[in-house]
Amino acid sequence: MTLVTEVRLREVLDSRGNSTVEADVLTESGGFGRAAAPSGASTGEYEAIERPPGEAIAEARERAVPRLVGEAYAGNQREVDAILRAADGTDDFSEIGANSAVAISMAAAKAGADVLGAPLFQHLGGTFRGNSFPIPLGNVVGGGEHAADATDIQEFLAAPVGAPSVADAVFANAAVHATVADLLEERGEPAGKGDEGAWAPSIDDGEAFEIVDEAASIVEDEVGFEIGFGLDVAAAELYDADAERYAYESTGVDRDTDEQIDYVAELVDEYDLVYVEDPLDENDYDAFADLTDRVGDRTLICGDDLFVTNTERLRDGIDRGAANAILIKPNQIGTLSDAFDAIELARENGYAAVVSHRSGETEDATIAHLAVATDAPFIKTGAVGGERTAKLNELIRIEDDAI
Ligand code: 2PG
Ligand code: MG
Repeated sequence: MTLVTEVRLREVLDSRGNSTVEADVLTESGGFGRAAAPSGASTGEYEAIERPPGEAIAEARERAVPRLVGEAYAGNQREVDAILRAADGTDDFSEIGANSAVAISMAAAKAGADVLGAPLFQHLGGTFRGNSFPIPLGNVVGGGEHAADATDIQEFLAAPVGAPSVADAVFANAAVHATVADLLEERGEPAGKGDEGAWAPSIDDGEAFEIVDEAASIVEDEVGFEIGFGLDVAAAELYDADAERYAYESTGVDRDTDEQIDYVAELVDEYDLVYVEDPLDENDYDAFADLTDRVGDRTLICGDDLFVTNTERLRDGIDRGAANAILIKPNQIGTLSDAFDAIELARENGYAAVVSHRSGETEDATIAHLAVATDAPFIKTGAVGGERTAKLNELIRIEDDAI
């Protein structure tokens, strides 16, 4: 019933106004799935390769589509993804592009779910999930590669850890986002928005900490549950490998690796950070391990650019005690099966697996289902903006059993 009869590929718009790959997968019994590839700006050095969408589509049409049509079953995700890998023939999807691969992989999963008449999260394995839900990390202030002339730290994240429901958490993040705008206005700091909808004022990190901390406490008092605070430092973007220093342009401060570890460890305690992503360079497992040793008992140290959803890199990290969490982005590795393998390996080793969007997104909501299916403790998918609310509202619908 889920035999693939057609795979259509096209270019569609993403949230940055760039083109990206969208795939439709059709099956024998009328099943249909559609998915689009997201795209990063602060991409990790070891991510699978995103090719220009036109080229990725041409290569996938030539190499992968003929191997799928009439051959693969959309309900058999491992088979679809193995065919994508074999059709590409490289480790990093540099032939058909990880953008074509991930769009087809996710579209096949949706077609498989469609034939079953099941919500995607159930098809992906979420049948036995309990009452827990992924807590959305809401990007409320940001800079780095996502906005010019803003904070050095890429993302200041609201983390409504005490929320009684996903809907409460989603609305709390939106309220923190709105409160940040009020506080910025009071301080006479005008701000546009960065790529993920976070405010991107031209302030330094110290001021951003004060504002987000205050906004989270104001909203915490209003809603009556705990709202924590997290960061994506995206430190690989700050690190100058020749100088071996982390350069913070907005303050003119730079730090060597030991100073960077001290700085982040102090931030963890000062702001009770519940989540810290990429606090150190993507090649520095040892420094990650030092920091995890110091603060890993009270916060999540999450590898994004460090692990790039790759089981080999994760295995190295586990061996060296580099972190206690991994960020899962299916397009960093190319297929849903590979993303599941990374989640599984993380689980077996006591690492939290946090599911994430990219800075360039579409209305595709696959990651909301992936986070629910895998019982992720957190999902990072912004606070406001259509391509972000597509995922947040889908989480609300899943909780409401309205899918
Ligand atoms: C990150 C992501 C998403 P990008 O660094 O975690 O927030 O950004 O997609 O630009 O890599
Ligand atoms: Mg990151």
